[in-house]
Amino acid sequence: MENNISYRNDAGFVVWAEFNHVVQKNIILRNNIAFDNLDGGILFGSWGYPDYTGLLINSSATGNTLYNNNINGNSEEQFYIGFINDCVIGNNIIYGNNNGRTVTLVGGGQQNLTLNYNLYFEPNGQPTFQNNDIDYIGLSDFQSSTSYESNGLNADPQFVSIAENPNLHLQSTSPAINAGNPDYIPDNEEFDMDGEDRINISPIDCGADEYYSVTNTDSNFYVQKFSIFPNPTTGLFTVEGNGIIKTEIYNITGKIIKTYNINEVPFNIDIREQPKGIYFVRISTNNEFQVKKVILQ
Ligand SMILES: [Ca+2]
Ligand SMILES: [Ca+2]
Repeated sequence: MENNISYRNDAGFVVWAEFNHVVQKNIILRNNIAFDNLDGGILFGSWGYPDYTGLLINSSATGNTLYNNNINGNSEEQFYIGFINDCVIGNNIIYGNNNGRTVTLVGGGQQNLTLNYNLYFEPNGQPTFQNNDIDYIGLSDFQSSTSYESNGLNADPQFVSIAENPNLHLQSTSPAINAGNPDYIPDNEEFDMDGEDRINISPIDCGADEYYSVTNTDSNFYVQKFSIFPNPTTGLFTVEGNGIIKTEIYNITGKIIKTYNINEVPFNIDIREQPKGIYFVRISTNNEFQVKKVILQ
């Protein structure tokens, strides 16, 4: 799961091993944004392996930005870490709101967890942690009492705006810039929240935004700026929006089947010759992109 935005839902992102005795593996959760959700921003693992739930193994949560989740206080924390083996949680920004804890590590749940290089912030006080049912107030208390977060940070990540409809890009002075794990190597197909290369200046930045001085950080990235109609389609459809310079059509396996370098809008796309099914339309402007799903029937 990557490059998603979850807001005003229950939980932001849930990577969960639901069924007792069942092991889930190889899940990657990266470069996502969760804000203003009612429940926690990320729930990762499960709560009662083996008898009540399953186990999550060989999985990771990296480069995600969490801001102001658990707004109803339904959850006990912003980030829930349950029963997991051989997992990596790093390079994330976890910005709370003092509703409950910042992070909970469920007692006895983690084996071989790498929890490091995350940036924590609570606007009215220190981040709080629970590990093995012991509470820690402040990152330094957590660092000195556990094996986790030796390179973690407690600092305001300096988002561009935290007003209503926040802009969760980093400002140029953000301590999240170059604060991630220096050994992190992005996949070829991995991008930050703007579709930019995941590493600008090494190391990687914490959170879903890699900072670039030339990015238009005014962009209200999660607003749906482009429309496609009709959808579902019989093969002819229209793309509309401002500032479009490129539109690419991908099939379900991720292969590009058509590219349009067209800047007059609206314009028409024709995939009538393609087999019926699901397609993805990636619409780019100079500084951002959105991907939309189209059903060809
Ligand atoms: Ca960087
Ligand atoms: Ca960026």
